[in-house]
Amino acid sequence: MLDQDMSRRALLKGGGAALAGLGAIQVSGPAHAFPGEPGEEVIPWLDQPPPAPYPNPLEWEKLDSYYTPADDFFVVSHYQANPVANPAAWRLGIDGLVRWPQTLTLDDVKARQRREVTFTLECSGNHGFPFVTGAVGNARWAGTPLASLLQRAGVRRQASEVVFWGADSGPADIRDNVGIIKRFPADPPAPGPDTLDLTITEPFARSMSLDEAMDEQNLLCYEMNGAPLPPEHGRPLRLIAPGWYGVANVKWLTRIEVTDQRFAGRFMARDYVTIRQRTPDALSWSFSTVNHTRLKSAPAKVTRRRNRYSIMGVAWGAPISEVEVQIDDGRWMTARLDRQSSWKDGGFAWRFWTLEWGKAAPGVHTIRSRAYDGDGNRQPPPDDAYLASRLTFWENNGQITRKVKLN
Ligand SMILES: Nc1nc2c(c(=O)[nH]1)N[C@H]1C(S)=C(S)[C@@H](COP(=O)(O)O)O[C@H]1N2
Ligand SMILES: [Mo]
Repeated sequence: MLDQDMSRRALLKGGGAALAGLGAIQVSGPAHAFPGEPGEEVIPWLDQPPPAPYPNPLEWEKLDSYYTPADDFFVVSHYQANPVANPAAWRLGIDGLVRWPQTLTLDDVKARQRREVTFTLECSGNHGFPFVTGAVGNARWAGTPLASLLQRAGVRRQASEVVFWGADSGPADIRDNVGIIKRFPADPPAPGPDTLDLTITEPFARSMSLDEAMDEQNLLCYEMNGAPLPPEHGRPLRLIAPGWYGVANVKWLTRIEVTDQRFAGRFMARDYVTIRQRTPDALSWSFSTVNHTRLKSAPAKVTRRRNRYSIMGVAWGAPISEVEVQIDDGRWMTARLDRQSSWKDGGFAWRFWTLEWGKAAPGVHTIRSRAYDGDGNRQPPPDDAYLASRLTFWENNGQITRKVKLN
């Protein structure tokens, strides 16, 4: 049977043989949620982002596949690109406040219950920096539920937190901490109080509360789109935490540590921290670690066919109930949500949408979209007070405006 996640692009890459078989096959999944029609032409956006500093940014105008092929899926790796060079030697430890600490091989993990989730992974920096606009993709992830493994390890009563450690690590400059008391023996003697700084090697790690970790959605994932997890996406095992921003989805997992302490490593407490000014007098601030995904949408591309224009886009971050589109300063119009792309998606996957624009006047136009979730929440406008109060660029789910020029 035709693999459901085979994109039109993958089919085209695969050449005529794959295409020839298509007509006879009933495609039951959302494989062709964004069908390109014959004679359809994509109008490139006028506002092109600067080059992305990470591999495989989503190229919005080329988006045609509900499942993002692994080879085209954005990669954000803060340290090494492939820290588990030999998956056969890899082990997963489960330790800390557990009665029965575990050491598991990949086969041990695979022998357990297998489950799949379709989840749109987005870096919380997406649409924060001007050069990060393609750090989002959708995949079918398969693995084993985390909760039952934790249960089997016998979580102790006093446990409150679960830390997920990656195999990758890098230098961390500990400067902004006057409490430093310890230096390595090899370090030169501290010249004085002005140079209280220390560099350590810190592994990538993120944590969740025990309650959050026990969410039945969380998977220890070894497959992406039906194939083994590629090295750059966390081979052999990563956490997939549906509904959380990318950073929570720890790649190259080596250790799951159950503790009774809040964990305040770099990616919880220094990086990926949203800092907000809560009152105009600048005396009240909030500091929160990047958390769950937020309701969001974006126009993906404008196409022309026989002199009629369509706008296609995507919405994600929450279960989507509606998407509206505004052209120039016109009234907001309801887009058609692609039904197929919600198929079995469980609410963690993006939805494609289309708005028939029809005949349009030549010249430059702006296009903006906004999504609604099932609770009636609306994606905030770019000048939203909450968004504007942030000092940091993380977790920006403000409405996105793009520009096209029509001839
Ligand atoms: N071990 C480890 N896990 C990690 C990261 C990392 O640098 N190391 N990056 C995180 C961030 S910030 C994001 S956005 C996602 C990106 O996942 P991807 O590279 O598979 O798209 O992985 C997360 N998991
Ligand atoms: Mo990220």
